[in-house]
Amino acid sequence: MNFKLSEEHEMIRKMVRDFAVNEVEPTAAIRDEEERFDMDIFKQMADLGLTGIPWPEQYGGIGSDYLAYCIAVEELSRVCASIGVTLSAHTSLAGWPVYKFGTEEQKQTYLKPMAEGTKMGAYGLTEPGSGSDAGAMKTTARDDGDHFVLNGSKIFITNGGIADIYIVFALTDPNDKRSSTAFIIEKDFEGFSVGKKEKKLGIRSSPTTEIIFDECKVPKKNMLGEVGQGFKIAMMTLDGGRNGIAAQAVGIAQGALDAALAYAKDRKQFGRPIADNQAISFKLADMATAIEASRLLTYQAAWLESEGLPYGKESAMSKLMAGDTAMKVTTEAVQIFGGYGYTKDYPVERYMRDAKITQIYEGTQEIQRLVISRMLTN
Ligand code: COS
Repeated sequence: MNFKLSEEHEMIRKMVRDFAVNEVEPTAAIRDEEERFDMDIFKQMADLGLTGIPWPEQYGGIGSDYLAYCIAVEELSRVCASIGVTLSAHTSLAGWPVYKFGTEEQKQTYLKPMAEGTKMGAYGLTEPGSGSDAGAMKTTARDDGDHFVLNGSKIFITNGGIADIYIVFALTDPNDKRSSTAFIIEKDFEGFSVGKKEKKLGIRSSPTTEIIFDECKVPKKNMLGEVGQGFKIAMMTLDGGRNGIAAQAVGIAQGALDAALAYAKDRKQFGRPIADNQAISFKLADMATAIEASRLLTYQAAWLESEGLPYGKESAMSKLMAGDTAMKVTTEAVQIFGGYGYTKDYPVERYMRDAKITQIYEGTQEIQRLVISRMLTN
């Protein structure tokens, strides 16, 4: 066993950290306040190769692995969880299914521009009546000669409205949930539109929208995988996606700890830094320990995937652990800052708001427990 990161991983961490601190952090608070996504940041990420970290060079990527990708999501989320999830949804949820299930033509047409960052990707599974019960989807895809015609809507779409390519799931037989099929949708397809943009507690500079299919014409060559394979593609995609969210949660928690640590060493009460009080220093110790455990689980799941080994259970575990850690650590960080932590003069209230979603999206913590327990008992 070797816990030391490779030179390549260290190099990617340093590059992303420099970029995050210099280009992302300075505007993180104002973008959060204004609920504004900045496409220039995504373009800069593309220039650095971050939009295609795990994909081979022939598909526009940099030919690295899932661990390097998780490190990038972690470092971005350490300063701005919104930019972290932009990359996570783009890579794990949109790029991955095309890489795994796409034809060569689909990879060239869709994965390559996504990897190069000239196009952004998104994923649509959730519907108003189908959240944790992902199999209860109602969106339909009617066979119409050389096209499918999609009708329905998907909600809570990360990168909604800013993405060019959407991986979505629909039933080819409305009465048979086993007919769920995956499709690659371009934003300009007839009958596709972007609906309501959500106003959210956290990750406010990452747009979350509804997407609507109204007699949306999708060429047959845009079906991803086989008819009826959609649910499995959706579930397998989430297996890796969850690890991206774990990386985001680790980054949020680390950002909050860094801020709390600096503050606790600087802030004096009763004539000494508050970090000299055991009540504070033990909090810091617990925060650092939980983050380290979460990071190890996250890196392990990413390593397993990179090695081609099973990783679904470990990925669910990493999100469960890291999501709870992010919530706990950010709440403690606000506590350490006291009244100042409750204001927007410091970043910890943003970290706390951003952390909450990591316990909800890409499967709630309750769904992670369901996935893990089924794998233990089956
Ligand atoms: N990989 C491959 N196949 C999988 C799979 C996975 N991770 N998970 C399930 N499947 C397969 C099963 O093997 C089963 O196949 P067969 O019918 O051939 O036996 C099929 O899919 C149905 O599986 P299952 O019976 O477990 O489905 P359930 O309806 O019980 O749902 C959960 C399973 C709850 C795990 C699923 O609905 C889920 O993950 N829900 C959360 C959705 C989510 O994360 N949403 C967030 C969206 S992104 S913001």
